[in-house]
Amino acid sequence: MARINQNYDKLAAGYLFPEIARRTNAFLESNPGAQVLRLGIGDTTEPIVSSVLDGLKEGVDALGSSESYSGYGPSEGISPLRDGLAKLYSERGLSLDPSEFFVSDGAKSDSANIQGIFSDDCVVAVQDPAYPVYVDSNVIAGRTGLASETGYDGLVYMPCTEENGFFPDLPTQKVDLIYICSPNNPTGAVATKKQLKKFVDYANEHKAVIFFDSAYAAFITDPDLPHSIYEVEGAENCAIEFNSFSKTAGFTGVRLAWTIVPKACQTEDSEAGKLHALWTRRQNTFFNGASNVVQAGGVAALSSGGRRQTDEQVAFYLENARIINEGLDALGITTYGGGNAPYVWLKTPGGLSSWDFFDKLLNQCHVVGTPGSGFGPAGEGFFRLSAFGHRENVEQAVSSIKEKLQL
Ligand code: PL4
Repeated sequence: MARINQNYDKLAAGYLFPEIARRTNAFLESNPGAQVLRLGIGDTTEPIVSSVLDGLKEGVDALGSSESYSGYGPSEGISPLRDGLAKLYSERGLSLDPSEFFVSDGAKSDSANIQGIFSDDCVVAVQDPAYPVYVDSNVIAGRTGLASETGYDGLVYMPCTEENGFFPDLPTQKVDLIYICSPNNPTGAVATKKQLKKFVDYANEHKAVIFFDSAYAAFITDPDLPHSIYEVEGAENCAIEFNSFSKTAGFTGVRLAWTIVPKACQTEDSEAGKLHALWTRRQNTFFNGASNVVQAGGVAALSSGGRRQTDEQVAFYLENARIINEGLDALGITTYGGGNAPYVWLKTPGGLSSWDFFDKLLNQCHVVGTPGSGFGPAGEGFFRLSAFGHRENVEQAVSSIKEKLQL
């Protein structure tokens, strides 16, 4: 008799982003003709830059001749791409072997799947608020109890608040798996080396493993802030890192990312190399590699021309964030993030709940954002605006908020 994975029934509500789409569509149905300005989902809008587009085209053309045709590739990714990624990190003084880079179709799937190579009874700690994938993947895997107002039973929440600058204190109890995202989604805060060092030391001392999501590292402009957790001494022994081409190369629909599992990284019951071997085995079994066409685009994105053009695009989105921040500041709304991240995190005016502010912003200004409570209990009373819009849409949204939001 087949039975379902009952852990799915523990999931608190619909996944955040489809819920936003559902409410937006309901608004449009009752307000036909209204133009909605979308600063909700962190999805790129600018066209792919020419050098990357050329790489993608070369990838397509290679399939058209028997000399250059390729079928299934290695599930870990093609060598030129893994080599290019290792070189990217070497520019920051990091010595990682290309074989420690696992190319994939997304940081979302990797950050959801990584928990599968760890024991079911690991205690999980997450920043609160956090990208929902970290929590939901562990709920589905059965590492939590039921959800309540304060979150899932059995999960260790590390609150990120105004008081601690949106970077958490160390957990007071022993935890085994720790999710850290920097630059942070949703708060836009970037962890300093000193802040990360505390977690790296904790993980090495307690034989815990850190999952470091650096999907927005390219948005860091402050030269003192780390782009990778491996810039912190000892991190290669305890940290796995995710990154993505989604937000730098405009690949949210194209799909390409990478995960670093250093051979030195280990758990209390395994020797160095075992986690690397397990992730290799996991990917070999479940994944047939990222598209060869897309990987050709990734190689082009890492070329000097590709990086120059994608850096310009990142700067464009950061300017959007600055425009959003400036507009909200003028209204006296407290904002965070935006300087080194594509997200502006604002405190809801008048102490409104995150979803009440969502409705107010949609109804009064026709602007869609993301309610902070959707990222965890500590996100309540906050709201996220994405800077990934076309400039005219961002400007229109800011003007609409300035003119129509009734504070
Ligand atoms: C909406 C911290 C966005 N449907 O594109 P990927 O899979 O390489 O990367 C996804 C990802 C990974 N890590 C972090 C992220 O913030 C994201 C993308 N987040 C957002 O608005 O928060 C897109 C979300 C998408 C989803 O469910 O991921």
